[in-house]
Amino acid sequence: MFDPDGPADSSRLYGLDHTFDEATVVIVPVPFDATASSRRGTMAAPEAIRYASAQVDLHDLEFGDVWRAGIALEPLDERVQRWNVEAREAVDRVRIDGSNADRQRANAIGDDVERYVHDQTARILDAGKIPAILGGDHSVPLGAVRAAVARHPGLGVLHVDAHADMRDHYEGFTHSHASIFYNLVTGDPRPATVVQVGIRDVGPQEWVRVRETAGLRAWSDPEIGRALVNGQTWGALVEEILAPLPAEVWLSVDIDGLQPNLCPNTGTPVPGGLDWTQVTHLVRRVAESGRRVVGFDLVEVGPDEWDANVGARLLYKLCGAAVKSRS
Ligand SMILES: [Mn+2]
Repeated sequence: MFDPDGPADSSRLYGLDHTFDEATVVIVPVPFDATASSRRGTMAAPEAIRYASAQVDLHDLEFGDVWRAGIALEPLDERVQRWNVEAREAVDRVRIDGSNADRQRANAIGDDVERYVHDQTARILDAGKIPAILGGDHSVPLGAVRAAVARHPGLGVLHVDAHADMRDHYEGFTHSHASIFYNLVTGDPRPATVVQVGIRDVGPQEWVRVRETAGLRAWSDPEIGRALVNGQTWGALVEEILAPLPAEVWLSVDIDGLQPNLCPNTGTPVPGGLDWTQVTHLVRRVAESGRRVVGFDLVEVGPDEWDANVGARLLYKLCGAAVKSRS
């Protein structure tokens, strides 16, 4: 019999053995990191997080016995693993010789990943459950948010990240990790509202686009830092940050939105960012504010032991917030 206080079986996420039907939260691992521009490796995050999750004690002091709601980790899909190998090769060849055929190949695989993630998310939502996409790089959740918006028109997105991810393409790759929010806010269906938090590394054109995009509010790291330095509390700031978000919300968390000591081996680490107390308070307030968490993603977690440890704990908090938002 499962003992929540006993040692966990590291072959299962948090040692749990919930089936799809028993779970409230269904996590889809997407080991894809081909478009990472700085450092690859986040494809290994789902496995590393599953292994590290054995260390997470199951009574969360903010969200309680989250595990009781049921958390299921879907199996790794061989198609995604194959797409990642092929896309990595295509991207590498583009970087060497600018090959157009390889760029088209990489973009076509990006379409495949989007369709796969979309269909997985749709299946979970249509079963009345909470989908969670576990990357991989930040190109991965595009199809998930689109599937959620299609079913929940007016959906808002709360996006934690060091980067705005608002480039129209990056290195010629339409599905780049640096383009996901551009693709989201210019595509169809698109979220009504996007609130970004922790932004601190943007291109000149990209920042213009961020400020000119209707329905998008970016809280940069310097803006947050200035408010805190001038005596505003994080608690008050979070209420301001959440204010524009509608009743239904998707949480998109790029781990590099946190301070790099919490994600030293993420694809693109940047100094600054949210600390642990800040991010958990933010996530908890979404759930406590009466909003409903339709689904969420966690991306860009590095494959190393500490990165995976933090990732597993943040994933449990996100499950907790999503479950709480339903009760
Ligand atoms: Mn990102």
